[in-house]
Amino acid sequence: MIYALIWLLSYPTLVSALSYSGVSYSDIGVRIRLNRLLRDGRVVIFAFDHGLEHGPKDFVPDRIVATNILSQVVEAGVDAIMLLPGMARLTSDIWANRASLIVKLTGKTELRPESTVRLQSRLGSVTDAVSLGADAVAATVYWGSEHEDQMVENWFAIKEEAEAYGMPVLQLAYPRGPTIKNRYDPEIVMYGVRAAIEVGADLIKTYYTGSRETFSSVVQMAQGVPVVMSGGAVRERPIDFLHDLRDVMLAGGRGVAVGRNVFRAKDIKAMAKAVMAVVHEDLEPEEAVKKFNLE
Ligand code: FBP
Repeated sequence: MIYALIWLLSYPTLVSALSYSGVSYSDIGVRIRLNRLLRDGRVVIFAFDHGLEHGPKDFVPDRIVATNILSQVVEAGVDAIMLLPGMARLTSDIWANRASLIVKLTGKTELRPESTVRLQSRLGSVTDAVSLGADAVAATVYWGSEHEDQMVENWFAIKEEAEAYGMPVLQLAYPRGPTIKNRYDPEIVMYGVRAAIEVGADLIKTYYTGSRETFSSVVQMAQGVPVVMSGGAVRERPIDFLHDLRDVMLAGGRGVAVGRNVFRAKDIKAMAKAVMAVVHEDLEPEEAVKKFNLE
């Protein structure tokens, strides 16, 4: 009887302790940082790793000075910027305390020989990202690449370090390889997304599949892990890009990680604001174009 009484009195404490069992310190960190990134469940990430991935061709004629571009997108209010560690160090005055930082820890140049174009190198550590004040790290996996093994090994090394810090890992899940004829094929994109969740991605960036219907299958394939659209090559007109983005949002996507369609726009700040409005305010592309005077 007395034991039953003691058990009853300690029950609330037991219950609260039990509700935390199975949740590691790391889980809490990941959750807090993800919530910071996706404050309303959606996110606009300005991706700016092109200096390494594409080289100068993306920055002519007047887009060479990175701080000019970053100031404009930060002023437009983007939620996060994704940078390589070196650029994050050089530009902290611009983004610190104004936008979340995602440090991308893999990359490749276009100067590589053909045999390794579908491979990315490690460019830094999760410790570097923590030192820089990041809310997440990112890594690319080219699913289907002839170097898939090495990319997956890199992924797991990053994932393991990130676990130790409670740091979410964004995967750029890009299907690319000798057997892949069309990397935007919905089934191929779905495969990449599924692979990304199978290896523990906390957030996924992938290609737009060309329609709301197909992208909604991509989102479903992610089993609740947030999926954002990868910006891609510059569309002919801003409205074309905003239409794709609107479809992604209606399909259950959680936003976008965009680079060129913003930093090569005629008015960088206005385009970044339009992207924010489509993602966070459900603004129709036509209205966004009008509101921000985009041609
Ligand atoms: P964009 O919006 O410019 O496509 O940027 C997204 C991104 O994934 C970058 O993070 C990356 O550098 C680039 O695209 C990869 O481009 P590519 O498709 O040529 O490999």
